[in-house]
Amino acid sequence: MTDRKTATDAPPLVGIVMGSRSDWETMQNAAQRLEALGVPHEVRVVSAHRTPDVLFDYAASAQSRGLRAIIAGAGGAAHLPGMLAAKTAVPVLGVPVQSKALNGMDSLLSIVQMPAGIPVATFAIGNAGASNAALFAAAMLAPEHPGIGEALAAFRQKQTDDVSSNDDPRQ
Ligand code: RP5
Repeated sequence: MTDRKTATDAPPLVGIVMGSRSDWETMQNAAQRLEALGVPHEVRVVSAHRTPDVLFDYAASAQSRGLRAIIAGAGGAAHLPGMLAAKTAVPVLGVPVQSKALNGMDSLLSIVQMPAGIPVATFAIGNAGASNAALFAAAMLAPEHPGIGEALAAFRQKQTDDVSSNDDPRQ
C-alpha cells in the first residue's frame, strides 16, 4: 500500500480510515488535528460493506507497516471499527459519523457496543469525536515521541490560555 497524506515524510504512525468519502467532512477534523501536532498519518476510504477484502488487507498489514493506532470513522451500521479491531492488534479508535436518518445514534451504538474481547475505544458523534480521537492517538504516541508530546502539551496550554484570557462571556 502507498502512503498518502502524511503529516511529514516519516512513515505513518496513525491510520485514518472511513467507510465512505462522505465521511471525510467529519474525519478531516482528525486529519487536521494530527497534521497540526506533527503526527505522521495516512488517510483511506475502507468500507466494511463495499470493500471487505480491502478492510482485511488493511488490518492485516497495519502492525507491520508501523501503525500504532487506527482512527476509524463510519456511519449507520458502522461495522468498520469493530471489524478492523477483530483483525489487528493495533488499537482502534472509533468515531461515530452523524447519520442523516438517526443523527448518529445508530453509528454510536454500532461502534460502542462491542462484545467483551475485542475493544474499540469509542468517541463522541461527529466532529468532536474525530478531533478527540486524534488527540487521544497523539497522547498514546507521546511517551515514545517527545516531539508529539510537546506539541500536545502546547495545544492544551493554548486552549487553557484562550479560555482564561477571554472569560467574560459578555465581551
Ligand atoms: C457508511 O455508510 C459510511 O461510513 C457512511 O457514513 C455511510 C453512508 O455512506 P454513503 O452512502 O454516503 O457512501 O458505510
